[in-house]
Amino acid sequence: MTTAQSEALFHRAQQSIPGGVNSPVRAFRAVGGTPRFIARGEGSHIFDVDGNEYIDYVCSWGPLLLGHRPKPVIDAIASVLDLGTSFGAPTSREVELAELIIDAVPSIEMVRLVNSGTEACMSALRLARGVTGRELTVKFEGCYHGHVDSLLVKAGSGIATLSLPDTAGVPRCFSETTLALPFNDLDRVETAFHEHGDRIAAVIVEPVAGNMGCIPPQPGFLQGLRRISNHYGALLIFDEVMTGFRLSRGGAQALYGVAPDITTLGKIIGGGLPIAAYGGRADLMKRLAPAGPVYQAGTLSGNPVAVTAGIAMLRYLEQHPEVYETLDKISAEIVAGLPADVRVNRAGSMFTIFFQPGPLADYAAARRSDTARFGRFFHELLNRGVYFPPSQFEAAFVSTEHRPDDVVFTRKAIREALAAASA
Ligand code: KE4
Repeated sequence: MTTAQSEALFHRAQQSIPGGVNSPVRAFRAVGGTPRFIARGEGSHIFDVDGNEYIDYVCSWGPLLLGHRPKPVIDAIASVLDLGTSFGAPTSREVELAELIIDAVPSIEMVRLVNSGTEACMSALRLARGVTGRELTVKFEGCYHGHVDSLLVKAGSGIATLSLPDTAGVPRCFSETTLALPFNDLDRVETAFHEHGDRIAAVIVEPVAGNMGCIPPQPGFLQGLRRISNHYGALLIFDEVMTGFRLSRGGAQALYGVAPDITTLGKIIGGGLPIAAYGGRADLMKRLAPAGPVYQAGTLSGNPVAVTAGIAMLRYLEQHPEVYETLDKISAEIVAGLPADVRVNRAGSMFTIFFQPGPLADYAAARRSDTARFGRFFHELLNRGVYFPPSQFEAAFVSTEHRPDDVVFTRKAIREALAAASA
């Protein structure tokens, strides 16, 4: 497999773009080697600039539930290109997408469209603070909600202490508005609320974590967050940027039967174009400008071309509810029967193969994985034409376009790569 073109492009890119990429995980730093520069995608496959073909399990980090270039989305985009690309004024299609989201996610009565998951999470937190008049946030270690200043934190040393910055550039006064707790640990949530309850505006959580690898909630965890938030008058925010419309049309909240106050969405709702959203109870959302005092804005929010892609995506899912059973079967087949020295965590069409025997229910446990062996595994797979996420702490995604021959090919490659990585 030659990677000469990717290597040359990566060298060139590093002269003009920090790290040569527009998002750090793409640089392969966690696994080493040269990131593949992708020329095109088709169905479940991507093709790099050297002509190498891969079965794609990154799927643009989640948006491509229907694979690359799904006909309904591509046709919809093509049909609007001669109408204009952006107006900075309301359009009927934004209303249509809002109504599709509200129809699919029962806890959402009103929704605001934005351009990224980061923006959705940042804005949801500001709304929660504005509505409650409180300043603190509870988040969970290993959960990622975009590069929101106050959420790029690591847990403080004490059992309920305020957090420390986890990146350069975030002032202590920002990180100290956040409590970072272990995922799946309700006792720690109770303690934090016992200490700070009247100052906590919101709890924000990935209802099924995907950003420390895939880690589902343990029984009762989400229900406990709902109970505790209610008791102390804090808002519960489900960050469903990854799980929304992936785990079901109603997201993880529909599967687990827990209704948050605010939900953030992204990825799939844009059909591969930059659309995200946050929504919730109407009484909360009406506190947003221009209806209310909490300001949030965006030049390209509800962009008509991106919204058109999102409408096509959500309409397809509305008309084909069977896709979720199909997706579940595909991902189950791919990871069935792996050896006991690796641990598979799976939730529907997202999964992670952890390089440890497990079980694992939080970030501290996930970090005990053998990341060096994961790196070798990743490259053994890549050299066999299977493109997994380039980090142990990410989730792999399947699409409706991952066909039976992709599954057979991938299962064989995984077994060979596991053996080679163990040598
Ligand atoms: P964006 O700002 O990247 O659109 O969304 C941030 C975000 C928020 N919430 C959740 C649950 C997310 O998974 C994300 C972004 N996910 C990562 C993948 N782990 C995006 C990949 C990247 O950063 O390049």
